[in-house]
Amino acid sequence: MRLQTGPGQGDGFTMRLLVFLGLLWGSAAAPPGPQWPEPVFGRLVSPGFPGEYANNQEWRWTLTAPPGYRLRLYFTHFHLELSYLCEYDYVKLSSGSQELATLCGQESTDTERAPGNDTFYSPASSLDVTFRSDYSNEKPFTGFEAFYAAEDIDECQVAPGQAAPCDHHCHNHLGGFYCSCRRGYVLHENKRTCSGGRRAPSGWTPSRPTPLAGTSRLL
Ligand SMILES: [Ca+2]
Ligand SMILES: [Ca+2]
Repeated sequence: MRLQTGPGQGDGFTMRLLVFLGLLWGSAAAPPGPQWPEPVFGRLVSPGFPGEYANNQEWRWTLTAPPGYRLRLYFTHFHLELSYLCEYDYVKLSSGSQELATLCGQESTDTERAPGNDTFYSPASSLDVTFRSDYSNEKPFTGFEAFYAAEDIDECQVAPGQAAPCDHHCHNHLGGFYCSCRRGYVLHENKRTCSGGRRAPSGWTPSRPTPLAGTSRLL
């Protein structure tokens, strides 16, 4: 079909077409709103749980949280063979090359650690859980049950002696944090330090703080 347009109508038609296409493109390209990460949580159990675990087992779970989040894990059941320094059977928690804990037995001793009521946190956004059993057990052991979930890292909470992430004010949010400055100061391009100290020049209006990408650290 050929479109017939009279004098002066072509521009109007083209304009309406462009507006229509622009709306179409705009609706397709517009962000659908805040993107919340999928919840990360779950349950881990030793093979055969709640029954006894078999010999010669090696299981490994790699848990991953979204950027700016860490993993929290705790045990609701723990019953492994006890051996010196947990050499025989164990649950090992690690994050990359960093070893967080090696657990065995049922209760902690001078040389071995059992989880008890402890809650474990990954220093970054990944946590590896390894279960291993050796070739024998002197009696049945029922293994472990653990629950994990990703939780936001509160970057504004720093341990005593650690440098604060922001010069003036730190604002934590899910997946990251941002900094702001006291009245009269301006946030530096690095989004962390504040400069100035005099009254803000006339016409200057504080810009909306830009959220910083989540940075993980061991709290
Ligand atoms: Ca064993
Ligand atoms: Ca945060």
